[in-house]
Amino acid sequence: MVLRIPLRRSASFTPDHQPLMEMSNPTTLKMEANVLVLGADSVGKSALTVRFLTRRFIGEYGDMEFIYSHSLAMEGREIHVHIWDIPCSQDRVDESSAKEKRVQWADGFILVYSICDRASFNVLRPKVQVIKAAKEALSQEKVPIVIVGNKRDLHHRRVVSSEEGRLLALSMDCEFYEVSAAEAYHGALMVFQGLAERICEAKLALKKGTGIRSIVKSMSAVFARKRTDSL
Ligand SMILES: Nc1nc2c(ncn2[C@@H]2O[C@H](COP(=O)(O)OP(=O)(O)OP(=O)(O)O)[C@@H](O)[C@H]2O)c(=O)[nH]1
Ligand SMILES: [Mg+2]
Repeated sequence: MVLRIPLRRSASFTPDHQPLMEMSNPTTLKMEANVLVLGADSVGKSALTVRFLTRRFIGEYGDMEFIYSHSLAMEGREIHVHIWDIPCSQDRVDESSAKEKRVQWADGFILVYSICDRASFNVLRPKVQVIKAAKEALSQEKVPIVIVGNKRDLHHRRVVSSEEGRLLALSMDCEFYEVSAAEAYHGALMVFQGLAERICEAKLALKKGTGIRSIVKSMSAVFARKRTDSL
């Protein structure tokens, strides 16, 4: 398989890589967004990712692990999206520390199931619970998660209704899309672009919160000092 896009294998990747934000000029805000794509075997994780990156559907994707990097320009922002596409077979055998590292690396998650495979749908609720427990324990912010029902083109083989997908997402406070990586680019774009946007909002909210918290902290320190001076 040859993909003529800037791809890199995860071999050279350091999971300790820290997300950062920087202002290159007053009008463009540069941000990083790390996205982890998870889901059961053969649900179309790679197909969805490659569709977003290349606009193409190439049919077979193998079972390699990839980190892809891609830039998005949106509303005065330049978002560098790093996408970690992990085959289910590897996710299953990895040690829990490796899984934990991946979850901590990610700023947002895409959880894919196939509308033709009920078991792939059933595994998502516990996955969301694990992610939320790991991420929201460290931060007050809601972790951006998108649930994606793929293979919408196979409607004659459908076993999970759109309503079930929507209800799961609603009950877990996630976004929801139903798409066909095989048939269209637009769905993949909506999934990745929407998630990148939400990651940026979450990071900016966190930054703002931290800013306000540090002002409150320094003001409290000043008042505490004044109180001790006057004793
Ligand atoms: N009909 C149809 N087939 C799809 C769609 N998306 C993926 N496929 C097919 O489903 C199979 C699995 O797709 P992959 O993208 O390799 O699935 P994956 O989730 O990455 O699988 P692993 O990496 O092994 O966990 C391939 O044969 C794809 O061509 C879709 O939207 N519609
Ligand atoms: Mg794959």
